[in-house]
Order: sequence, then C-alpha cells, then structure tokens
Amino acid sequence: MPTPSMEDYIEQIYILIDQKGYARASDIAERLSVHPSSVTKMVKKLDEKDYLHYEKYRGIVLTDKGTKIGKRLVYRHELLEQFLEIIGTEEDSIYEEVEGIEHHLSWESIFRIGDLVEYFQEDPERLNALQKVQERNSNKE
Ligand SMILES: [Mn+2]
Repeated sequence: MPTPSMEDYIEQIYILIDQKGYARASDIAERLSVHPSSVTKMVKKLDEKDYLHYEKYRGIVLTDKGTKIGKRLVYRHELLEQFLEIIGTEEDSIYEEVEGIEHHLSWESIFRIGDLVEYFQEDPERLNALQKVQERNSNKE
C-alpha cells in the first residue's frame, strides 16, 4: 500500500500523463507545491516499489501497477468532490478538503460513499429533499 505522500505523487503523475502525455519533475513539483529535489527522491522510491520507471527519453512512465492505482486515486478524488458538493460544502474549499481527507478513508468507505453519491444522482428529488433540510438547518446556525 502506498503512503499518503506516495498517493499524492502517483495521483498527480497519472493526471499529468493523462493530460499532457508526460510528467516532468518540475510540473509534479508545481502541482504538489514541493521542491524539485523532493520529487527526485520520491520518484526514486516509487521506482523501487515498481509504481513507475524512469526512462531516458520518455521520462517518468507509470507501470501497470502504478497506472491502476493512479486511476483509482483519481476516481476517489473525484468521488469525494461530488460527495462534498452534495452535502453542501462551499465550492471554494472542496479541493483542499478532499486533499485533506482522501488518504484517510478505507476503500470500503469510499465505495459506500460511492453508493450514496449514486443514490442522490439517480433521483433529483432526493437532492431537493436534502437541500430542504440544509436550508432549514442553515437558518438555525
Ligand atoms: Mn487528490
């Protein structure tokens, strides 16, 4: 199992490769707000654990294992954003809050949150009903 920090790297590398076709150390550093030397260190570690390989001309390449995990991490992030949106979290803080909680839930809970998100997406009436409760309570706050 990757550590939270490793998960952050794999997630961002997956997104970069998906969007641009490659993941440069400088881009990873920027996305994670870390020093490029930290990226070099972590890339080495992820290489040792077989999540990625460093190839001379292609640069950072995710292994099958790394790609599979990257895909799941992106799914988890997007799901938690949808979840916070449903429960009415302020739009501006959704990204940061997901970054804070995403590593600390079991996959079992993630899948159950997936059920809940589906439950609300399946029928707009359910979302309306929840929003009524939210409005009622926001008047009390
Ligand atoms: Mn994330």
